[in-house]
Amino acid sequence: MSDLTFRPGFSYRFSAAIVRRPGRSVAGGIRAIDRGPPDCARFRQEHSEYIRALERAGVRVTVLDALEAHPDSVFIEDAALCLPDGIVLLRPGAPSRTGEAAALGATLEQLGHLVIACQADGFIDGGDILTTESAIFVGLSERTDRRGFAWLESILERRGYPVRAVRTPAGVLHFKSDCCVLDGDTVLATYRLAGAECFASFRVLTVPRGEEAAANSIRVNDTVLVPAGFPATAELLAREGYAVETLAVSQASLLDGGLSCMSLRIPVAR
Ligand code: CIR
Repeated sequence: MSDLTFRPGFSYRFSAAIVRRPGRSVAGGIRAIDRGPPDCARFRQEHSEYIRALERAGVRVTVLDALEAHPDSVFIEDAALCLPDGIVLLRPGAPSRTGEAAALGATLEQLGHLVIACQADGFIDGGDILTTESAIFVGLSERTDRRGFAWLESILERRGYPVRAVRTPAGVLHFKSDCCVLDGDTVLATYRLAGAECFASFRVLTVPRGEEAAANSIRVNDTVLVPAGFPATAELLAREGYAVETLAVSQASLLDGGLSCMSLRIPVAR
């Protein structure tokens, strides 16, 4: 096992993050249900607040320019997986998102990151990958298939990371739409995942019914960023002793996106 693998805090202690500004084309982003297009100006404003919150949590943020050719590229998490020893380019499963990883890879290399290129012949979205302290879980979904999983598994196992295929619940876009890591042995999950076998060795806090979208929160160092509008979840986390900060994601959520999707978070080096 690599000496960088699975140090305590590896899954929620971050030194840096990379985000991508939403472009004008974001109005044409993919959505399961059309509740109208997001408003670009409002999206940018919420995105700027998101950057500030990451910075307040102690993370150095690199902001990349919008990619107008890819309306969903603000959801940068789907194109790559950050490890302490490099950034793995993925292969997003939606046709309009093909090309996002290649564009990102070129930029990351210019910025001096070690990039592990994708040679998968299947598909895999970062939103389906949950990094915990004991294993990396990959949710098989409409966007992540067995071939994509097998490819990532070979890359991760070579580097000493235990990896397991799990199931993204039916009708849910990504595995992490429904769960997040809160600390080394605690996850927050919707009722759909709370009893999942993969979480058997974790303490699971269940998102109150009706607030399922709040499962897409992110712990960043000592703060848990929670989407605004889910008071019962924010209260539950505060009661459990977490420092909670709420953030508006009204425009990202029109495209089925949330807090985790909008950044690549780089684990703290030792
Ligand atoms: C998509 O359907 O690909 C985008 N509209 C939303 C992606 C959200 N990403 C994520 O949950 N990791």
